[in-house]
Amino acid sequence: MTKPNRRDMFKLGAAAGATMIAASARAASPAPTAPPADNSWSNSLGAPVDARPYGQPSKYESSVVRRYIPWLSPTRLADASFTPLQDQPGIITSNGLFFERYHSGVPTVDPKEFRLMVSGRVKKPLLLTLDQIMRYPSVSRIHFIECPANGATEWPAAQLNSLQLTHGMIGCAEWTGVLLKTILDEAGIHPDSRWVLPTGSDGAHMDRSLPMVKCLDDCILAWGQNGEALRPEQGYPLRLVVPGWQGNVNVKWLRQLQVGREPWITREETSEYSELLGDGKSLGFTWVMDAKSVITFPCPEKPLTQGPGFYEIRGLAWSGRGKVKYVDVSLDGGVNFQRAKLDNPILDKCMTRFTLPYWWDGKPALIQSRVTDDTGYVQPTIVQKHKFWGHDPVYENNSIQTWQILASGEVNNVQLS
Ligand SMILES: Nc1nc2c(c(=O)[nH]1)N[C@H]1C(S)=C(S)[C@@H](COP(=O)(O)O)O[C@H]1N2
Ligand SMILES: [Mo]
Repeated sequence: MTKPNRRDMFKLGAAAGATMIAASARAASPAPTAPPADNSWSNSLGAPVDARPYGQPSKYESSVVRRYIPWLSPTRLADASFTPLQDQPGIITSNGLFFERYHSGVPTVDPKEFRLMVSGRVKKPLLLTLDQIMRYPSVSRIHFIECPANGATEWPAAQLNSLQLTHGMIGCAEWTGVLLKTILDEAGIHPDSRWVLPTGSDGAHMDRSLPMVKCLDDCILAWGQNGEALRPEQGYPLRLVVPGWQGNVNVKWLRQLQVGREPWITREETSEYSELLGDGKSLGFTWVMDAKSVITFPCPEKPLTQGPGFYEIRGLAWSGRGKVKYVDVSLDGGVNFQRAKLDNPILDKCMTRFTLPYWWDGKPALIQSRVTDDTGYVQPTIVQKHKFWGHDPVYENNSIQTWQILASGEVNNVQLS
């Protein structure tokens, strides 16, 4: 099929020749001769600045909100909310929409009373105020944070007909703070100090053992998030950002960094965040988030509502190992793939946006995206994942997502076996 030229974008029918399909209403309507009529907002003064000391989205965007799954946490205290990826235009997740995951609710931490203790196998233990931490040389970097339970409900079978609820336990933000290495250097680590245990000050006291090599590499003690202070949900006033690694090691409401020789094997590392495999063995310390991608348009929340013709397939890809190298998109359930266009910036351990022009013929289709990262890792199918992990794990579902487009334009979450 020859691709229609730009003027005919919405008129697939004419270009498709034999497979004639009615041109969309938009293409059929007569050429406009005058601009749209004035609406009420054109004939009156708009709202003054003092109406909104802190800006809010348009009231017409009120459906763009975080959502949660009531049966996941009946008490609502050890809970998670999901980012509406279907409404995220680019790679940055807005602060008010950034997914939340916590084990005991969001604490209200007073920054004046905040202290960070650095202790254990260090030459000079530290007790730092927030102001003191902010005096050190700083960095600002864009990284995603993804909970490894993202997609957990989809392990046994396609279950939730929603992009937000199957993929929304991820967010991507610009994090500003001081490198963890800077603070560890200040405390002076002993040569045999190979592990760090960050602990949160919330009721859950979340703690995870982190190998020193990662701590000295790219971890950030962050106080800034997308142009403002961290949100309470994200760990105000200070969180650890561990780029590319499981969300749970990104300890929020930070209060202590212990330095030691061995991992601590905390409760979080035995009852949580280890995975019972098909052979009965338990797998722990699976830190890195493997490469993953998903088509964000169309998706169950965003069907093809304007009939056959041109659409742009849009999506997001990321890898905890490095950069996105390329994304391939299939329109036939994974038989054939074509390379999508990647939008800049393409950053390390960061979301990358991809697009592909799509002339929909109005017939049912199975669309997928598959990312390859710069280490050569290729996003696997759910069938490949099931072979190693079995059918009932919780974590690490980075499988290729299939969306089924129906002739009506509706989109469903399906799994191909
Ligand atoms: N102190 C503390 N830090 C925490 C948690 C917590 O319950 N307490 N939850 C972790 C989990 S499981 C995840 S996935 C990430 C989620 O980060 P977010 O809420 O900023 O999206 O925070 C992590 N850091
Ligand atoms: Mo998590």
